[in-house]
Amino acid sequence: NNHKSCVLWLTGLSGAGKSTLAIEVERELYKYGVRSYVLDGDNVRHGLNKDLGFSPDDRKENIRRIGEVAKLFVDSGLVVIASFISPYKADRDLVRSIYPDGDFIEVYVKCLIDICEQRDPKGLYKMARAGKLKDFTGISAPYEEPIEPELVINSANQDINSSVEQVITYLKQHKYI
Ligand code: GGZ
Repeated sequence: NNHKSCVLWLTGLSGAGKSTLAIEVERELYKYGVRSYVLDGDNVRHGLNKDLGFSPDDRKENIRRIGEVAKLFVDSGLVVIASFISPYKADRDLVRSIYPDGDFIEVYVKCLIDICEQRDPKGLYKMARAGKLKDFTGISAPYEEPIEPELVINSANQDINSSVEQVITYLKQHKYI
């Protein structure tokens, strides 16, 4: 289909709703005949990046490799949806810098940590609070908010359909699809 390939880079806390949004945006793009691919912890941290943990250096390398892989997929014509906490601004900016202008779309999936912690689908916040999980983002490791993201999705204040709609509207308005 007639689209401009790009990477939608979803950043935000654990439990903010990045993965759900990624999957639902992929589903919606499919309806438009746009081929996309979701990169997330499940398909990257168990394979390509299984040598990496959650120290600042490991996260930096995690994000760098993902940025490079996503770029290959973008070159192949896909819309890539990358769903990673990517807590460090410098790491996200480094990824942005390897893309031509406009190909990197930073999407801040914004959600108060209290709400992420209430959701706690995997019990990770609980473990982090108990000191059983070190370097946990938002508890014992930082999350640096994006300063000028292309899009902010307030996932706690609206339903998933509205969030998907917000992303699709952005892509239409900027002539990606
Ligand atoms: C943050 C962690 C940690 C620590 C395991 N800190 O909500 P999840 O479970 O399913 O997604 C989180 C995922 C984060 O991996 P990323 O590759 O996105 O992180 S980063 O971009 O910062 O490199 C979480 C789980 O892994 N997880 N330990 N200490 N999240």
